[in-house]
Amino acid sequence: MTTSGHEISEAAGFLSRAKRVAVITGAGISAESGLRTFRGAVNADLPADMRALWKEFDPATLATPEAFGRDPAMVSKWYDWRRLGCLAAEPNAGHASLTGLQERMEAGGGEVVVLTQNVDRLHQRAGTRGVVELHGTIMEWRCTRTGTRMTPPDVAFEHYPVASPYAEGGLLRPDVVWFGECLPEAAVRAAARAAATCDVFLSVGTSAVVYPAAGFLLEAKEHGAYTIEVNPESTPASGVVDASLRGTASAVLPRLLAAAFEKGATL
Ligand code: BV8
Repeated sequence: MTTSGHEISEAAGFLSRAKRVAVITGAGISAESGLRTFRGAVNADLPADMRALWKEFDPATLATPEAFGRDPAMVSKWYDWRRLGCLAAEPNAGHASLTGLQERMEAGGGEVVVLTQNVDRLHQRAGTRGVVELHGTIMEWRCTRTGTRMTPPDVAFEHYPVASPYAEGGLLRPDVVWFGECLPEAAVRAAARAAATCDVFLSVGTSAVVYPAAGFLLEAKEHGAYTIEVNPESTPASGVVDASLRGTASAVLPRLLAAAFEKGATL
């Protein structure tokens, strides 16, 4: 059941009066760009070999340093396959809406900070600036020995695992945060500042189960922010937020922002 006009209108009112907005996004905002979410059903429109590859893999076990240590070839292949999927994907109306919100608010002296758990860089390709990548990015890889980062060419690596050119015996790994690894300090600081200072906190397309990322909404609420969730399903955050807007990012965000722009001279 998609969210009603009344729910959108109330949330839009708070958004139109906001000076500082923080947004956290998850895999759901990239779902309509054809990228698989972590905990949803396998996307039927994925090519068969990709469907098969993903179906047999469980991200929670694969996205770990242990999995990479046990079978670096398989984990590297899985990430390189996802990287190529991200390169082939295009940002969707959900990503574009957040870029539009940031442009409109900055023009009025306001601020929009997008915190993302996604590693696909679609927010950046949609023109959003200052994106905080809480879980790193698949679009860069780094040497396991020296930490040197590189951006692979837009084609698949030739061999897995990928030998590092920076250190004898080193490997290249995706520059993402695996389960059990700490988030980048600068990203955590930026996210904590955004949560502590925002008037409105938007949670879009995330199952709100991965920490510490899922905690920033709670921090924003504690600081008195008006909190909004956009998701076709309910999540652990649904009972916490002020407005739980049921629907996809590409359907709800344009409606929400149009209503806010209509209401707010400042926006
Ligand atoms: C850490 C990168 C310190 C790699 C990922 C409490 C505090 C601290 C840590 C923990 C804690 N409790 C547990 C932990 C450990 C763990 C954790 O949170 N586990 C969970 C599963 C219980 N956290 C960590 O390990 C973190 N590290 O805390 O370091 C530490 C160190 C050692 C020991 C303890 C602590 C690191 C977490 C980062 C892991 N890396 N990804 C990669 O991409 O492969 S997480 C992975 O899950 C992705 O980043 C993903 O973004 C993230 C969250 O998933 P979602 O984005 O929400 O995606 P999901 O599929 O789940 O949901 C999609 C949603 O979209 C759904 O709700 C769906 O309804 C909705 N949707 C679908 N279509 C649409 C839509 N919405 C809108 N529009 C649509 N069209």
